[in-house]
Amino acid sequence: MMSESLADRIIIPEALVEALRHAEHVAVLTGAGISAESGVPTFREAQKGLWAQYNPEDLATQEAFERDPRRVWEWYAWRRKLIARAEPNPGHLALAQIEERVPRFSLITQNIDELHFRAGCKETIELHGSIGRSRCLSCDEVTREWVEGDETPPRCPNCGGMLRPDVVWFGEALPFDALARAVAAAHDADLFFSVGTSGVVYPAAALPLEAIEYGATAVEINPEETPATVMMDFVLKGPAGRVLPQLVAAAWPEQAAPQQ
Ligand code: BV8
Ligand code: ZN
Repeated sequence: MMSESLADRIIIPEALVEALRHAEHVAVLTGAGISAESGVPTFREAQKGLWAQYNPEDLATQEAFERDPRRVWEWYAWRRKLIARAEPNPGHLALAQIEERVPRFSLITQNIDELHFRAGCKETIELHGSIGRSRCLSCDEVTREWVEGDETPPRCPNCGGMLRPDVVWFGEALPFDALARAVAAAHDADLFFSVGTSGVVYPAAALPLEAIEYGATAVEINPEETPATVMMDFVLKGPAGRVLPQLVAAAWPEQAAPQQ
C-alpha cells in the first residue's frame, strides 16, 4: 500500500473534527476545483487545445451564443465529452459520505458537470444549471435527449426550435428556486464549507458571507487563497480529493473505509 508522505497529510484541526461530528446542518458550496482531480479543467485554468484561444467568460454568454451559436454549442459539446469520461473523485465521494452522516446536508454547486449526483449525493442545488440538459429557445422545453448530427446547435425534439445548453451564462439570472434554496441553506447551516471555488462570481460567491453572518462556522478547502480566505474560521490549504477524505476519516474513524 502506498504510504502517504507527511507532506500529503493535511493537518485537520481537532476543533473542526468536533464541529463536523456535532453539526446539525452542514452546507457545502463547490466550484470547479472539486472536479479538477477528476480531470475536468477549472474555469480559470487555461483552456486546452482548440479552446486555448478563448476566455470562458467570453464564451459563456448569451451574446456569444447569439453571435455564433455553433461555436458556443461546440465548446459545450467538447466539455460534455470530457465530463462523460470523468469519474467522481474521492472529494466528491467524501461529500456524499458526509451527507449520510449528518442530520441535514445541503450541497450547493456552481458546477454543471453532475459529478456530485454521480458520486451519490441525494440532492444537489445546481446554481448554474447542468451540461447534461439543453433548453429550447422557442418552447422552453428542457431535454436530456437530442440528436447531434446534421444541425449544430441541434433542434428541439418537441418543436424543432434551436437548443441551447441549460446553464446560466454571465449576465443571466440564476434559477430563482435554486438560489432561494441555497440562501436558505446558508442561513440555516451551522457548518459551511467552501470547496474549490475562486469566489469571484456572484451571487454564488456571496453565500459564504451569508452563512458567516447567520452564525455558521466557515471552512475553506482550496490549495490557493481566495477573497474569502480571510473570513474563514478554518482554512485547509490542499486539494479537495485529499483533504475531504482525511476530514471524514478523522470525524468518523469507526467507519473509515480502508485507504485505497
Ligand atoms: C447575474 C456556468 C444578474 C456556465 C458560470 C459585469 C458585467 C456582467 C455581469 C457582472 C459584472 N460584474 C459582476 C457581474 C455578475 C457576474 C459576475 O459575478 N461576474 C464576475 C466575473 C465578476 N455574475 C453573473 O453574471 C451571474 N448572473 O449576476 O445575473 C441578473 C439578475 C437578474 C436578472 C438578470 C441578470 C451569473 C454567473 C454564472 C455564470 N456561469 N458557469 C459554464 O460553466 O459554462 S460561472 C463559472 O465561473 C462557474 O460556474 C463558477 O461559478 C465561476 C467561477 O468558477 P469556479 O468554480 O470558482 O472555478 P475557478 O476556475 O474560478 O476556480 C477554481 C478554484 O478551484 C480555484 O480557486 C483553485 O485554486 C481551486 N482548485 C484547483 N484545484 C483544486 C481546487 N480546489 C480544491 N481542490 C483542487 N484539487
Ligand atoms: Zn422547442
